[in-house]
Amino acid sequence: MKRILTVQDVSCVGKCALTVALPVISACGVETAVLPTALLSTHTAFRHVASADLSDRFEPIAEAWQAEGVTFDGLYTGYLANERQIEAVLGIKERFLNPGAPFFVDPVMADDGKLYAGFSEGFVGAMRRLCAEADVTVPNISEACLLLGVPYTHERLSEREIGDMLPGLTALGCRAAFVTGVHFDADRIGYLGYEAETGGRFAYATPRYPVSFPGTGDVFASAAFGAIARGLPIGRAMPIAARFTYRSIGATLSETPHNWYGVNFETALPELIREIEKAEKGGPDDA
Ligand code: PXL
Repeated sequence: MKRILTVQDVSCVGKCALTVALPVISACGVETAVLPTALLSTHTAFRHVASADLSDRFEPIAEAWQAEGVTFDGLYTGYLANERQIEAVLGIKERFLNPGAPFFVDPVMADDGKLYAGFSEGFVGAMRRLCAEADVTVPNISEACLLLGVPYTHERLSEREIGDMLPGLTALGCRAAFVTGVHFDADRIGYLGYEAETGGRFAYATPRYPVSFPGTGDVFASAAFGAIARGLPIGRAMPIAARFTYRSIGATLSETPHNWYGVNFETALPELIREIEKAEKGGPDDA
């Protein structure tokens, strides 16, 4: 069985980061090792948050792994707490990631044009360096603007405008970039992607619910990485992850009253696995 490492926070309540990545990637049939970046009582959309930064634990953990001869068949980073952690992740990649294994970076740092609390321009610069090493990066529109150093104007950039940004993102150094949260029209939301080596373009959308929930970026990224770690090419993995996210939101809304703090991805896991297995057998995409 493949063993991957994911580096993100533990938000004890609230369904995001590791409490999404662990169950989703494990359900994909991939052993999921974790390096927690911070421990929070809930994610930051709650009003009362008790948090502890775990940066100081990185090096002792890495040294113990090194002594044990641990290696990983994939690396996926999400919410990192500070620049120091970004630099540490670059070292962890060098020390523990098996040659040729996928490195997937979700540059979690902003939404609606605003950097998350506690992040600075220095953090953005460090995130650029992390993305430069990635095989795949999946910024939302706010994060794509920050990575490119262009002003954020609004969320509803056209397909043409986002398509024009993609080669700039891969020019940072990553092999492929997918911008998420793209409004294709009033009723559809999805992603646009670009692979530098082949010049291949990707576009995919699902119907859009008129609500947004915290953690959906993590649901998408975790499923995409789970499918990639299983060996699917990005062109097959990404649409499966988009449908998983869409179904997770649908499952949340079909419950009354429904959560405001996260999506019911648990209900959508069986269909995710069915789709991955079907793709592995060479079946057509369900789009
Ligand atoms: O979903 C990204 C994320 C991860 N971790 C924490 C967050 C967020 C988004 O707000 O607050 C702690």
